[in-house]
Amino acid sequence: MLQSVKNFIKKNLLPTAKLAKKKIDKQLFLINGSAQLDFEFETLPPIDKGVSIDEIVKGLDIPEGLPYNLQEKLAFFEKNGYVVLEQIIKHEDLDKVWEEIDDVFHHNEKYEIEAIAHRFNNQALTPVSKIPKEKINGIGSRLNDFHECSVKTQKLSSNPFLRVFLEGALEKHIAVFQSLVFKYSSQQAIHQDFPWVTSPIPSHLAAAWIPFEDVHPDSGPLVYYPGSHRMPKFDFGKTGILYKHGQSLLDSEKDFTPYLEKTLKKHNYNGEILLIKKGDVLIWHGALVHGGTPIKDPNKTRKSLVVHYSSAKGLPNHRYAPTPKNEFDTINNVRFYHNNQLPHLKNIFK
Ligand SMILES: O=C(O)CCC(=O)C(=O)O
Ligand SMILES: [Fe+2]
Repeated sequence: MLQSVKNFIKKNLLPTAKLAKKKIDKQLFLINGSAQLDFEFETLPPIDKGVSIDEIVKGLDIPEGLPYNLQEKLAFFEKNGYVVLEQIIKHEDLDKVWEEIDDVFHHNEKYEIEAIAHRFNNQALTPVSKIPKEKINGIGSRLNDFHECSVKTQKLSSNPFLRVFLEGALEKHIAVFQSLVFKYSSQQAIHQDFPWVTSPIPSHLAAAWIPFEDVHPDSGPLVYYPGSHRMPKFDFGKTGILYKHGQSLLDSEKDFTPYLEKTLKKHNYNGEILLIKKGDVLIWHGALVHGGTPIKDPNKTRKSLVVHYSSAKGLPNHRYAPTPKNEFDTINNVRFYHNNQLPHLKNIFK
């Protein structure tokens, strides 16, 4: 009798259970039994697919003098969706880049570099020469894709100690998607980047937050929610987990932010405030919830560069107006696509 029950289970139930498990793994990507991602499983970076970290690291070119334990940092990132790489950038490299940025802010009349300034030109990208001085230098302004103008910024954002980590987090051969320079906190509501920063492989996305100065607690530091890269994603309606202007049925401010707040609470994800030092870099997963906290002291700057990366496979061309052959420069093994729309701004700072 017992044997026949066992046979019945083996013949009829086990195959179904195996099938069901396989299906869930592929569609929901359960890892450690609880976490859930809903990018297409096949497209996930190896680390998010559950490939072992030793295996991932084996395939990478480790730069000499790497000042941190790559395996440990990748394991932390896999679990928490962020990591801080301490003192990987020389202060003088940061100072040289900020010198260029400072010239743009203070002599904006000389430059065609594009920026968004608070309550100016309907928040549209505008050449800095056309933005009033107090607006471009004020809270709420940001320079877009400054790296395209500045070789030093390309070198900074392809720093080998940063590059090797990003390759472990995405895959070997990475490409810069876009960059933003902030002088003050963005004070941006909490969000995830992947619905907006989209490439043909949306799961291939990570960002580096690179401060030019020690972060002061009153400057409106970044807030991020460890582990939130695995929480259930928001459905924008019609366009799924990605936001498409004019097509998505639901709205970022009205629907997405409240959804994140509610879901973070429900799953007990608590925010941490980023108080890192000049020379450190924070890396976040494309699905980690983060935002800019309110500025407590308006005299406190929070000078930083945010760079979004994809893999070379995930981002096969510049996101704006691809060039006919999708030309790119490779700097420190990182791909920088040529911009067909603003070619006159390429490397104006050598
Ligand atoms: O630095 C900040 O305040 C937020 C930046 C950010 O969220 C982003 O660039 O994706
Ligand atoms: Fe963001």
